[in-house]
Amino acid sequence: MGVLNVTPDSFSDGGQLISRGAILYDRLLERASQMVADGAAILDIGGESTRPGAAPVSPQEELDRVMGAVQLILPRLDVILSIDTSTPEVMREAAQAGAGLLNDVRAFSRKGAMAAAVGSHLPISLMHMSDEPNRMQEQTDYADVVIDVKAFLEHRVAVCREAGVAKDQMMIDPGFGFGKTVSQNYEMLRRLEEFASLGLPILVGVSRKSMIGAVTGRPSSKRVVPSAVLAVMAAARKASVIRVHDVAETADALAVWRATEGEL
Ligand code: 9MG
Repeated sequence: MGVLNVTPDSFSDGGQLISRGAILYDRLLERASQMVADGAAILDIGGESTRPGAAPVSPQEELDRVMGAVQLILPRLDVILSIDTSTPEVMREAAQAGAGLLNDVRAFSRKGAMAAAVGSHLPISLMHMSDEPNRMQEQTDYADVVIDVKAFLEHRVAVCREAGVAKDQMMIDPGFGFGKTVSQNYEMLRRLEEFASLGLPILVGVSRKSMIGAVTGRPSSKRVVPSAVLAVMAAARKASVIRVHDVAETADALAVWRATEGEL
């Protein structure tokens, strides 16, 4: 899954695809095409940054950004579009336009989001986040981070099923970097296979995150190699979908790992 942030302020790549409020369509299509050529099966389009301190975006602004990207990419590229949003209007319109997946870092907890997800009939990804982005790093007090995050996800899966989402339409995501300390993030990755007992595909997003900066001391633009290493470790521990900024490098890393596993 390649990351396409149509935002001015995302933590790693904000502002590259938008300038003075306007989408840079040529650059966006070029980036999307390159990610698909490099091996991305899914592109994750986001119109609102989840970075702590990011400027709030109105639903209309988010809608304009996301729909601009969806309408540009869908007719031109053979790829599944995932929509990174917590906003019901964006879920509804993107689904109508042909999006293939809803990725909500708030696990469809905003008012109206669950109904929009059910009405879309799309597959959905449920992520754990301990609190809203501005406060989440104050909420890292877990008895056992894996057991607690798993319990949260199990509960949200039950809520979704109750609301009418079929089990085979759901994915879970532990939410690396969303209200976890550095050591909790690495513990979740080390014990990732424990999440598999929920019986759902696991999505992992560790690309260029601060858990890498904390260990390497590198800025986000220099975290490509360790991101690819963590992607391989996640795949080896049963992740099905890996959300990345650097598709080519990750695809190469996964290819040599698969060859090592006998998949030549
Ligand atoms: C939008 N977004 C940023 N980081 C993410 C992650 O780790 N997982 C998912 N599902 N979405 C993310």
